[in-house]
Amino acid sequence: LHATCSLRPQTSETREIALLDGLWSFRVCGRDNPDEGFFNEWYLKSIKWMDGTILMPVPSSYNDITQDKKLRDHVGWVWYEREFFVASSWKVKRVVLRFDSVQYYAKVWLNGKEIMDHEGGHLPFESNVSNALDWSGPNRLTVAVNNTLTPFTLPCGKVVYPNDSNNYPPGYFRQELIFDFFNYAGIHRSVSLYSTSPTAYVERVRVTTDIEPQGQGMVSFAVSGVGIQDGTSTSCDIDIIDATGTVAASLKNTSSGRAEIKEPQLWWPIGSQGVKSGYQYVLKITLRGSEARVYDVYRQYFGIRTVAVDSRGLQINRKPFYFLGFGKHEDFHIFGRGFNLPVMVKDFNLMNWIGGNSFRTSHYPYAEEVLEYADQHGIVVIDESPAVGLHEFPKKTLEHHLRVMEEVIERDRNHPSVIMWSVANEPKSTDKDAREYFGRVINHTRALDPTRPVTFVIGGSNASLDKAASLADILCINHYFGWYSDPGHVELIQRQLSYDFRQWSSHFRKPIIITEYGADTIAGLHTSPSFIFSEEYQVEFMAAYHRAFDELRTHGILAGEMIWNFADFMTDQQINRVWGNRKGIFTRERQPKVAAHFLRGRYQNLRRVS
Ligand code: GCB
Repeated sequence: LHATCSLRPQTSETREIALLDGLWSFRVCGRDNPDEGFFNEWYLKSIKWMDGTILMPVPSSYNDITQDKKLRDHVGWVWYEREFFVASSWKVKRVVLRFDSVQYYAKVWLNGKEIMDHEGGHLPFESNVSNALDWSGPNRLTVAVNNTLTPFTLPCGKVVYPNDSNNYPPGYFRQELIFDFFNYAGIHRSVSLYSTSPTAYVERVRVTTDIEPQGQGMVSFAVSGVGIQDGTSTSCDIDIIDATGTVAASLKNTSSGRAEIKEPQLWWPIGSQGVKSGYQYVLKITLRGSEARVYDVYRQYFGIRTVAVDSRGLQINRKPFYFLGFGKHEDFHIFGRGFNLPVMVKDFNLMNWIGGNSFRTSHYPYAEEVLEYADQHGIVVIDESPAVGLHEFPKKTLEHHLRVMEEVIERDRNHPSVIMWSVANEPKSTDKDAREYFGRVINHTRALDPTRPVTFVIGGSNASLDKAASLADILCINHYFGWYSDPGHVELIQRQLSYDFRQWSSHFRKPIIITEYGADTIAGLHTSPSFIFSEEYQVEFMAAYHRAFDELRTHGILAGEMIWNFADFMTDQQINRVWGNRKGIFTRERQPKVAAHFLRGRYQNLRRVS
C-alpha cells in the first residue's frame, strides 16, 4: 500500500481538482494508550462526536494550534478525519486522492478501507480511489499520523527511555531529535481529489533541455501513463508554447522525443544582465483517441537552460553563477510547517528586497508551490532531501534514503529553478561507513538525474578527515567560527575560514559554497561594544565572514554564500535556544534585524555585478 506520486495535479480541459483542505476532526492518542485508535478501530466509525475530538485546520502543523503543551510536544499517533461528497459527474472518471505532505508516517482509510500508507514528510503520495468512493456519500476519510523519529527515519531521531526510576516515572520516554528544528507534525500541505479520464491519462513527464553551440534550444521529453500508445488509437501530441502563447514546436504521435527551438528565450536566474529572468515554456500534452476524442490534456512548465560545474563553480547557460542566498525553513507562528501562501510570497519578496538570488531547501523538500514561484522568478534552488541528523549508516536507513531520493527527483525534476540536489545535511561524514553509504546515495541520485550536480552539506568535519566529500560535485560547507567556537571573537573569523577553505580546496580541487554561517541574535538587543546575541555582533560577525568571502572569491575558491538563516525559526527546548533558533536576519514575523539591511547592501551590489 506504500504510495508515491509525481505529477502535480492541475485543472485542464480533461482534469478537475476538489480541495479537501479545511477543518478536520482530530484526536490524539495519549502516552497511556498510544494504540487506542487501532484497538478501537477508529477507521471503522467516526471520531467526530467522541469526547475530546477537536477541530484541526488542514494544512497546518497541529503542535501550536491549542493551549495544550501535551499536544505541542506529542510523540506518537494522532488521528484526522473528514467527510466529503463527490460530484456525480466524476462517476465516469478516474478519481485520485492526493496528500501533498504529511509528517511523518501516514496511514489512510476511505470509508473504513485502508487505501495507502506513506513514510516521510515533505513529499506527496496518492492513490486511485475510484472504486472506494461512495457516490451517494458522505465519504469518510481517516488518516492516522505518527511523528515518531528513529535512526531509520529521515530526519533521524531517537526515542530515549531513561531507566533511572529515582528521577523518572516508570515508562517515561522522550523523543530526542538529531537536528536543530522543531519536529512539527500533521497534515502539512493540501489534500485533494483530482479526476482524469480512466482510459488514457498522463502519469509522468520528464523534460530536459540543452543549448546547441549555435544557440538553438533542444527540448527532450518523455511522457508516460496509461493508454499511451504512439501511432495507434491513443496518440500523444506535443506542443511547445512560449510565454506569448505562440507555438514554438509541434510533434504529432509521439510520447518521447526531441524538439528544436530556434532562438529560444533561455531560463536565466534573477539579476542576469540584459535578459528576462525565469522565462518558461509550456509542454502541452494532448492524448487523443479515435474520432478526435481528447482523453487528457496536461501542461508541464519548463525552462530552457543548462547547468554545469567547472573548477570555479556553477555555470548556468555556460555563464558563472555566484550564489547570494539563504538557508531557510518552512516555519511560522501558529501553523508551524503548514503551507501558507501569504508567508511564501512574503518570503520571496523579502529575498528579492535583499538582492538574493538563491536558497537551499534546508532541510527537506519544500512545497511544490515554492518551486513554481522560484521557477517563475529566476530564483536558484539547491533542493535538499530530508536526510538530516545522519550519524549512523544502517542498511535500513540507506534503503529508505534511496527511495526518498527517487520521490524527490520524480517530483522536482522538471523545475528549472532546481539546479542541484543536496542528498543530506551535516551527516557524520568522517565516519568510516560514510563513504560507502554516500557512494550509494549519490550514484543513485546521478543515475536518476544525470543533468544536475549532486552534493551533500558538510558540517563539523575537516578536509583531511572527511570520507565522503570527494563524491560531491561542489563542496557545500557550513561554518560557525566566532559562534560555536571562539564566541565573541570576530577578529579570528577571516583567518580561520580562509585557512579551512584553502585546505578543502587544495585537498579536493572543487569549488566551495558556504551554505551556512550565522549568529543567534535577539532582535532589539543592542550592545556597544558588541556582545554575542546582540544585533551589533551579528553584523560584525557577518562583516568578518564577508571579508573572508571576498578574499576567497578572488582566488576562485568560493562559488557562493548563503546566510543561516533567512528568519528565526522554532526548535526543541534547549538552553542555547531562546524560544527557537535566532540566527535569522529577519525575525520569525519577517521584520528585518539590522543584519538584513546590512546584507542587503552586499547582495544588491554583488547581484548587480555578477
Ligand atoms: C547547523 C545546522 C542547522 C542549525 C545550525 C545552527 O549546522 O545545519 O540546522 O540550525 O547549525 O544554528 O546551529
